[in-house]
Amino acid sequence: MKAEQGAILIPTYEERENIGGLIDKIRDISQELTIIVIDDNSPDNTAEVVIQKQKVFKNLHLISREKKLGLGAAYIHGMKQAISMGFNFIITMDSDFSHDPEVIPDMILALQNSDAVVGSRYVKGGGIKNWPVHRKLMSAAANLLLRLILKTRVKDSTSGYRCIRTKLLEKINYSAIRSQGYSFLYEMLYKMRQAGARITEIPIIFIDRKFGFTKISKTEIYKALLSMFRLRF
Ligand SMILES: Nc1nc2c(ncn2[C@@H]2O[C@H](COP(=O)(O)OP(=O)(O)OP(=O)(O)O)[C@@H](O)[C@H]2O)c(=O)[nH]1
Ligand SMILES: [Mg+2]
Repeated sequence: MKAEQGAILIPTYEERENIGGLIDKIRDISQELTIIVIDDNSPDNTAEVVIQKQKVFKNLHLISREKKLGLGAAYIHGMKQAISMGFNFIITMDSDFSHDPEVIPDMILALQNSDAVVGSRYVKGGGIKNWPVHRKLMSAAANLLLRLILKTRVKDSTSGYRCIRTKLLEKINYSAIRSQGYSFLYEMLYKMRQAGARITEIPIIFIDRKFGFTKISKTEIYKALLSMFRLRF
């Protein structure tokens, strides 16, 4: 039987210090998986690093967008591309080493019995390294609220580290999602549940970024709260 083909989608905005090393690390783990970087014309010229890596590695694609258009829109762009290229599944991950590529083989394994796999900080064996207490509390509280209100039956609804079958993507109207950042992530999950998807969580240790800065603004957190109620009521 032909092995399933997957693409890793990595959105970047000003990640010059991270993206090259991340591509190297992913390639140490797998030469087969295609990598699609979605860059929003980063002023630090992140794209240039990817172009240099394309000379070394095959199956590495770069989508360049004209300006910062948000994390959700970047994912939508990458998903459309992966579907049009005929991949069986996608993996989404942050470009700042918060999502350890070592987990990728476990994710693909878990996908054998599911439609989507979520890398979760809140299941046994999962956790967060180097976050200040207030951020841990915010994230835990947000996820508790999301579970109660959206009934996604997932402990980590805001984790961006996921593996999803493209068949499932085609079933949900993902490209209609207008919210960005954290809200995009749980709106996807909500839609997947509504479509009857089998979703598995596997533990991840989320590591705070060492280089670069946060791209998701504080207002995103309040917007995210509002869109949770919009979805539910
Ligand atoms: N293409 C694109 N990528 C984005 C955009 N906003 C965020 N990203 C990327 O999305 C991923 C997650 O953003 P982060 O800034 O790391 O968000 P975060 O993990 O909540 O914040 P930190 O803990 O500070 O890292 C990173 O790879 C970013 O480079 C955007 O508007 N466009
Ligand atoms: Mg980050």
